[in-house]
Amino acid sequence: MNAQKNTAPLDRYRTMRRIRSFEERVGELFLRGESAGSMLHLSIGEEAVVGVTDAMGDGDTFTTHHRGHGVFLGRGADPARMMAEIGGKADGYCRGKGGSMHIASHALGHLGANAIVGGGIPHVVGAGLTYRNKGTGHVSVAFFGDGAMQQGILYEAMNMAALWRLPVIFCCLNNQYGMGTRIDRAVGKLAFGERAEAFGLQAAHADGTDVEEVHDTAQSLIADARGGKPGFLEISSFRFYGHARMDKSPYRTPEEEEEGRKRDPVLKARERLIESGLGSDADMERIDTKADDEMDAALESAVTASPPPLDTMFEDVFHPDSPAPAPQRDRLRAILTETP
Ligand SMILES: Cc1ncc(C[n+]2csc(CCOP(=O)(O)OP(=O)(O)O)c2C)c(N)n1
Ligand SMILES: [Mg+2]
Repeated sequence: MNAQKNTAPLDRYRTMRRIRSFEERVGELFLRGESAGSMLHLSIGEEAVVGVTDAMGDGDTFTTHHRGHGVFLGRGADPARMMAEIGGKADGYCRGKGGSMHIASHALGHLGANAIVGGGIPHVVGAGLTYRNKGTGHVSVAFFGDGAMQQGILYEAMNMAALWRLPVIFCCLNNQYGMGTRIDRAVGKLAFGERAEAFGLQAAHADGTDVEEVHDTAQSLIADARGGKPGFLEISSFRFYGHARMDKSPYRTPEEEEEGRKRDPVLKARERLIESGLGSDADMERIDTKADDEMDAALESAVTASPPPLDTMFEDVFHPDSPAPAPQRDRLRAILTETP
């Protein structure tokens, strides 16, 4: 029992450190011109979400917003396959056709990232309804940003979850910004939890610099959700960098960024582990080096991997019973039959 308690914080540190390292390298993939999409959103500063992903169980499902790499890694994603996906390569989770903002894996319970703000929220209500009706005991968690708190779909979903007592958690990753707009310029009332309570949900807040606080809070909410008491969890953090990889945050002062980056969940977890004697400096160095090596390898394998063959362009994109639209299909046929 004790051994389990002692290793879990170290495991969470390891996962957070792997996320940090992944995000740094995927940012490099983008700058090297090797990423398939035109946008890339890094979750650096938001790694304490591992407190939630660690509190979820086998078979539980989730959806993410456009900044969901950390969540997926927290649920056991293979970083090489993620990097390949973001690089548009055939080895990726969606054969390179989803990219960062539409990555999914049913095997790992990832019901899909979604580029539409709030777009992934209703899916967990559908999943939760299935779990309740079939009595599977599973939970589905929607991860989204503070921007989605202003989307109507969230409130339709909250109402249904509360009304039908679904095993669902709404998890708001409040990083203080929606693109270039600071939250206090976008929201009249910042007490998000009170909104959730108004719909009949159980609400909680956790400090996003403290992965153990996030974990304890999430564990209790998820246990209640499994019993038919859906919940809302807000995790406060600071978005360390721009909205997307190319955004240099001209709307923030250097002082604000410097202060904000002091709210570092990875550093805080590291210091705590050392202070409490759960790991030595050397242990931490080993974890850090291993994470960096793993992500260096993921980056290089994504760069050298092959893209999907051109003639599979429409596979996995359109339902087999509804063929690709004629103009695109004919253009592809012309390209494939062209002799150079
Ligand atoms: C419905 C909709 N409106 C606007 C956009 C453009 N957009 C993309 S990300 C974003 C900000 C989202 O902020 P937040 O939800 O806080 O997530 P964060 O980027 O901070 O993680 C906006 C407005 C969109 N993708 N979808
Ligand atoms: Mg935000």
